[in-house]
Amino acid sequence: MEAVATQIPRIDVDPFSDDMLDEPYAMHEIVREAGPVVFIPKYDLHVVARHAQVQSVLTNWESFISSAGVGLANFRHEAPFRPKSLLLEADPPDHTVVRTVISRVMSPKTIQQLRDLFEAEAESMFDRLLEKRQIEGVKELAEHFPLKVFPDAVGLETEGRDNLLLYGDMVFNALGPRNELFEKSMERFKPVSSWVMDHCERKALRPGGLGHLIYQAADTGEITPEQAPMLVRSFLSAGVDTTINGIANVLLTLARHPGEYAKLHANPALARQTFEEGLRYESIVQTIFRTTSRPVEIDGVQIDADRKVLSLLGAANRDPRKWPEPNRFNVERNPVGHVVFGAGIHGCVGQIIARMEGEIVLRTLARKVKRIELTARHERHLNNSLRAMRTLPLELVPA
Ligand code: PQS
Repeated sequence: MEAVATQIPRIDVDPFSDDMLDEPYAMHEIVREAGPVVFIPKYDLHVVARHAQVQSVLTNWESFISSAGVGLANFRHEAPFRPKSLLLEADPPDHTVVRTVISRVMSPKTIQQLRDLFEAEAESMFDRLLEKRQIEGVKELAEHFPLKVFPDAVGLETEGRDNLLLYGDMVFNALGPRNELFEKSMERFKPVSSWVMDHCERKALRPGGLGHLIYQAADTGEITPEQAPMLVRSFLSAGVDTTINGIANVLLTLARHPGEYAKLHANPALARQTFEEGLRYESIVQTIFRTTSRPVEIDGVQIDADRKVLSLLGAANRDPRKWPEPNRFNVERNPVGHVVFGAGIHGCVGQIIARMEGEIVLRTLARKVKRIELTARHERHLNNSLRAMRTLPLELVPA
């Protein structure tokens, strides 16, 4: 008898349409429940949305490679939208060398040394915000904090930091299709692109900062002098928009769940876990792609070589096979195992600093603020791969 290939469910959906980006969860459920692998004809794309399959795609780096890009574009057939990242868009052995360097620069030991500075900034920020009570939570809180502490840590001057927002928006849009969102963000970014590259140079970086530590790895010959500015670029690409929207989303979620906020307020030691549960509940990074290096099989489904595979991280983080009551935001849940930071050799190298930022913001909030209320509807900022926010009108009620 002839072997019959397992039928792949085909779903006519555009995960990058405005409607889906604004409210993806119904689509996530359809894709996740249709099968372990689903095919989206519009983009000629295989998709995994269950936790187990997402985990296995992300950890099997030999079959699911990154060097052909981790967005929809296949760099074997299309030019990259910018010179490739040495970290994100690379495979071993090239990846291994630079990952070793940046892992050391972002190690728990280095990052711990920043903790007091981050705490002092959170302290003074909330004191200022509490005098106003009515705040615009995106600009004044979610953007303010990471745009201060992270570029400070990297060693960047203060002037012009808003350019990083235009850069991040473009980088994360570029992981999706070449739609209007991408084109517009590219237009907005172009005038500041030279600012970004100039600030990756050694002379733009304060001695002792994270950027300078990268250059020291070039001094010892561990990486080449040409690689150093490209690794600093990775800080500027991936370190700002991500944490901003992680904080913005968890603030929105807490404002919508006053009972959960009350638990955090009563016990600020829940801050770290609350941030983690917030990441699971609203995955800041929604989508990431790989490319098959060879024919592969996922749960009986055959995928040819050189095909794009999309992991729906936000769907995996609400997979009922993994999480009881997945659509419930519960600060007492143990959310360990969510995939918002990816998994495997490309798992987020900045996750220690991202978690520290989130923890410190939420712990300071919990101590100083009795209630957090939404005073008008929030507005989302649509991005092809980030779950982002434009405005978040909040009232902070002092403790
Ligand atoms: C870079 C590294 C990581 C870089 C998707 C992409 C990224 C999270 C989700 C990201 C972007 C850029 N992070 O090395 O430039």
